[in-house]
Amino acid sequence: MSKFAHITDCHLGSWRNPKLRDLNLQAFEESILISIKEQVDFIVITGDFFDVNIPQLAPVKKAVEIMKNVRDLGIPIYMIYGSHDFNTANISMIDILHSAELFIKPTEFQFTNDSVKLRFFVDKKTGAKITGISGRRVGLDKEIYEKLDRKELELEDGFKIFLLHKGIQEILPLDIQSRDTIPISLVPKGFDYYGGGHIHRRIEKKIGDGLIVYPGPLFGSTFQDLEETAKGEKRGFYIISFDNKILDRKFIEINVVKILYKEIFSQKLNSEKLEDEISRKISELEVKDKIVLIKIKGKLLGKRSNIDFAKFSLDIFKKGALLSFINTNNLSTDETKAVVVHSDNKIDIEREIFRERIKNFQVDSSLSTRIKNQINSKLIGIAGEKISTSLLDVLRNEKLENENTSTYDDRIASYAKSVFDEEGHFYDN
Ligand SMILES: [Mn+2]
Repeated sequence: MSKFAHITDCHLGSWRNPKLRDLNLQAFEESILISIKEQVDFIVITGDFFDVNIPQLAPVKKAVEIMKNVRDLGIPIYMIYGSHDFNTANISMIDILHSAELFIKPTEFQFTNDSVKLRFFVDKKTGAKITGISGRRVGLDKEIYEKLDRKELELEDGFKIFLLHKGIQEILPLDIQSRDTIPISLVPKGFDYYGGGHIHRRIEKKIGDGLIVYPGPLFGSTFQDLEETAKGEKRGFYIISFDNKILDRKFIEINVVKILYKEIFSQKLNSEKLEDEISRKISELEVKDKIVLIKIKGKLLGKRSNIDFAKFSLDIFKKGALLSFINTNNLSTDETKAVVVHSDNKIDIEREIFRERIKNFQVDSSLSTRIKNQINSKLIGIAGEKISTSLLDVLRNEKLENENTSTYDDRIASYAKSVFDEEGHFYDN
């Protein structure tokens, strides 16, 4: 019997808050230590290993140490890239780790006459045949799936593993359907194991005679992830046993910290009453050593600035919480006007704001028809939302330690340019 571990969406380097950043790294380290203890023959990682393509160096150092240890023990890591890991026009940190042979990237493909041929990587020790497709930031991988020579992959014999960083429409629960998915018809059939990344929720399902598993993130990279964890979503990874078929699957929970989530609803309270309500709710909470997430929803009569939310955060901290965050994105006041959004997580809010703003965008009528057409096809509607969110992602890259301003400016400008390179240039001749 052989065994492998399936880990995904580590998002190493994510979180501005150092404690959260460390907890995230700790979750990764634990998953690897358990995999070693369980004597797995190899490890697969299905993307979003890093949170951004050029992460801070401290988490990179830690990741390299852990991976080197795994390599020295003779355990290969097969890793595909996720939408967060890389940037097609530039070298990313993950490429450097790949150059150092810290992992194997089983995603080699060949474009021939409009068809894409994928190569299998055979794991020496177990004979497992592994292949996969990396995820891309703007979903250009869909084209690869559409042109994929599935027949050839299906005809291959042996124990086969397919790695993907993408949601599959028919498999996702309804509440997390997104545009960035593919139909199951584009996925080659007949594999024993489909290892999924990108979806921050745990899913396992039968697919033909095989099994598809999305382990979900080890810790999470957004407050939405932490909120779901607090509400009972378990985080961790899988250990799969197999010979020529899958024999067993085991979910290993990784629980590096307790998270508490509390909603406080303001039904047209004035600031004094809401403050009382928040104090009362906080006094009831058992917060010791936990991450505490408070979401304040509803309507406030008066100004938001009348309430010192930071003080409440400090109160929670003083009661022994590890960290505390108060989210008032869903608290509306009469001051709140302009764009109305209904989502309550950062990514959807950004997308909705772009959508609303783009609706009101007017193309300058003095421009040439050609440019106007390009703007209409690339900057309006869904295409416009995509390009805006990709550019915003670029602007999220912070200056690195020891990076000087002009290098930083050049780096950001070149990332921004690559967004346009991927999604289309604007020409006027
Ligand atoms: Mn992810």
